[in-house]
Amino acid sequence: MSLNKTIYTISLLLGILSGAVAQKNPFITNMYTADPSAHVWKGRLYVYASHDVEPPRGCDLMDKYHVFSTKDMKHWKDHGEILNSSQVPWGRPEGGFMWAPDCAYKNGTYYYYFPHPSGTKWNNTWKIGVATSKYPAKDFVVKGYIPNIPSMIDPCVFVDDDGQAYLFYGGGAKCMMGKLKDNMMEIDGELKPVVGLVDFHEASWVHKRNGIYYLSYSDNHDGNRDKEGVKGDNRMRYATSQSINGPWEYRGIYMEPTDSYTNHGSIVEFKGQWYAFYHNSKLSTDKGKFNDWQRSVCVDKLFYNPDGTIQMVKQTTEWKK
Ligand code: FUB
Repeated sequence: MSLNKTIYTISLLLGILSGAVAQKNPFITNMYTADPSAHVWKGRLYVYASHDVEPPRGCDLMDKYHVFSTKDMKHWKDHGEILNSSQVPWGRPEGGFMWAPDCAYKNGTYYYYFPHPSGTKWNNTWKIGVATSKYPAKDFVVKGYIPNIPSMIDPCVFVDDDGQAYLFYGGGAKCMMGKLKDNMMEIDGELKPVVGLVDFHEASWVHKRNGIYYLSYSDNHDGNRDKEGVKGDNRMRYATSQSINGPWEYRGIYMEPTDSYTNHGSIVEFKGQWYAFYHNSKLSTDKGKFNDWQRSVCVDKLFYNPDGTIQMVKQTTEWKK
C-alpha cells in the first residue's frame, strides 16, 4: 500500500472511531421550526424555536414552542412542547402568533420570553410574555408579560457578565433596549431606541466576545420573491459596541438570504467554536405561495477576523466537526 493510501485509510478509521458524524442542515427534521435562539447552560446547547404549521399558512397560526438540545453538535434531543398559545391567560383569544422567543437564566430560574398579541387585532397588541421554570426545557409557567412597553416583537434578553440583564426587541425598523429589573419582568428606567443600525428589520440578538458587544439582526432586503424562481429575503447584519448601551457601529452583512421569506439568527460559542443559527425552507414540501413559510432551523460555524469583525457565514447542507 502506498504511503498516501495508508494515511487516507488511517484517517478514515480514526474518523469512524471518533464518531465524526456530519451535522446536517436543517438539523431538526421532525417538524417545522424557525427563529432559533441558542444558549449554552451546564455543558449543553439549547435551541428555543418557534414552530411553523402544516399545511403552511404564513405565520398567524404558529401556536407552540419546542426546545431542542445537544451536547456534541451531532445528536439532538427534542424536549417536546414547552408552551402553547392556549396556556397564555392574557393572550389573544384566537391563539396563534407565538413568534420568535428567547430564554435567559438568572439566579436559578430560566425566563422564557415570547412575543404574543393580547388582542384579536394582533398587529398592535403585542406583548413580551414571560414564563419561568427551574429547568431549561420543561415546566415553564406563564407569569405575565413585561408591562408598559411598546407593542413590538422578537425579544432578546442578554445577561451580562455582572448578572445585569437587558431586553432588546423590535420590528418594522425600530429596535429598542432597556435594563431589566432583578425580577426579569420589568424595565428598570426607560426603554431607549438603539441607534446606529443600518436597515434594521427585526430579530435582534446580542452576544459578547472579548469585551465587545455584538448586536445582530435581519434586514429589509427583498429578494424579489414575486419574480419566478427568485427567492430569499432578509440578510443578517450586525453592529458592535464597547458598551451594551451603545453607541453601535454598523459592521456589515454576515449572512446572505436563505431560500426563506424571513431569516432570524442567533450567535453563540459552544466548546470553543462559534456558531450561527438561522432558518431556511429546504424541507418545505409545499409547492404553493406559502412554500417559504415552512421553515427549519440550521446551524453553521461562524468565524471572526483578527480585528473582531465577523466573516460571512457559509450556509451548508452538511459539515463535520
Ligand atoms: O416567525 C415569526 C416571525 O418571522 C418572527 O418573529 C420574525 O423574526 C420572523 O422570523
